[in-house]
Amino acid sequence: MASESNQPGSDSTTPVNGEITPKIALITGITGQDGSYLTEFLLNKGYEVHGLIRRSSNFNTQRINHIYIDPHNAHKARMKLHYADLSDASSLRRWLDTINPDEVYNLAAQSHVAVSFEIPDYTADVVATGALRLLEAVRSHIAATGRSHIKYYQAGSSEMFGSTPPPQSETTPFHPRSPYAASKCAAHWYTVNYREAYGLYACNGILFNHESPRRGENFVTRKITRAVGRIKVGLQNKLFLGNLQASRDWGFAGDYVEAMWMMLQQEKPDDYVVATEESHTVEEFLDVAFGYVGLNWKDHVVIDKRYFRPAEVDNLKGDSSKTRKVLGWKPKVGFEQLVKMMVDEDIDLAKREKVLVDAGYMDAQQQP
Ligand code: NDP
Ligand code: GDR
Repeated sequence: MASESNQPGSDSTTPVNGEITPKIALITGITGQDGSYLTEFLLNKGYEVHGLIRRSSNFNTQRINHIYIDPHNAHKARMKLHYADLSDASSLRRWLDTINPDEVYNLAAQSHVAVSFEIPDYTADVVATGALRLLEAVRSHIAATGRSHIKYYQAGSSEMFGSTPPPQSETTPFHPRSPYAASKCAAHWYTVNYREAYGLYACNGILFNHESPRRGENFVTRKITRAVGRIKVGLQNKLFLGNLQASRDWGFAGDYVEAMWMMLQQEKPDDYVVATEESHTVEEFLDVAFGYVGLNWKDHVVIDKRYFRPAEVDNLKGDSSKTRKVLGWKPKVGFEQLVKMMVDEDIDLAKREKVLVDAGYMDAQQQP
């Protein structure tokens, strides 16, 4: 909950009664891959972090359980969770008014490109209109409270470039190829518009693919490294994939959340591309992942048409020179290091699964 010293108009870094009050961040999508890394990053910087989570019939907080402290331990808990949803405008405004954040990071999304073809209306509602709802909640919160120092980050995507050839920079035209990408373009322009129309400090981070051991298991990188682990310990033999020729600029999520924060520490708001500037095909990812543990992917991968998309994005490779120059950001983890980090973690996970399978507590077909 908001502290007394974080009331409207106060500067959250100003000492109050001799104490420095922490900056307050509000994160949507805190339970996702990026939300978990960003939360760790901000807690390390001394922030109080509030995350909006949506109601689910199962617990959806696995990625942040390791940093969760029971709120009954109020003086120790610096990460706090609240129920809200990007489809529910009233919940967004209510939590803004209650929390009085200094920085708002909008990471929530139906973020799977292939799934967006299956559920296009929902994807547009959450990804595009959801961003608009949050921007409008921030604008009206400022109008009501005068807290004009509040800063907003919008999670944009290299998918917005779609079929425009690489290298892609902040000035490259968008040509989205999915309902997800078209919705991210709308969210991008809503953010620019709120900056121009209302003077909101609002930034678009145009992030290229970033992965980690916390990546969702139905994105291609994690699907591959999970399979490598399970094949290695004998729990699986085949891996069904779609287009292996697509090229992506893959970085490490832990590096990318730092760039999000850096964007909000500048004098003026702007839009930034975040990328490694190196591109690899899915096939190259397979080579490194399987080769690392002495396997040949050709013995295991089966092409399944169901994983091809109605429209594909063939080639993404970022030009992040502006970000490197203005923010001083650059990636620390390279492609091979990233793949090996993911394989190492997924081999450990597969070994734990194997113990459960051997003890009869889990079916080998079942994935946790
Ligand atoms: P994830 O899919 O891992 O996480 C998405 C988050 O959004 C989850 O916390 C999810 O909750 C939440 N969410 C989904 N729908 C709603 C909703 N209706 N209301 C509130 N919360 C919701 O994505 P990433 O962490 O990988 O990505 C973060 C953001 O960055 C996304 O917007 C994504 O589109 C964008 N992006 C990601 C890139 C990447 O390579 N990872 C690259 C460029 C952009 P739950 O846990 O309950 O599902
Ligand atoms: P992407 O990531 O669409 O780039 O979106 P994904 O890992 O889903 O696909 C990358 C490429 O791999 C090909 N592919 C497969 N993809 C999946 N998911 N499953 C498969 O079996 C498979 N076989 C081949 C795809 O066709 C594609 O070309 C991610 C998400 O995080 C978005 O939210 C984010 O905005 C972009 O990255 C940047």
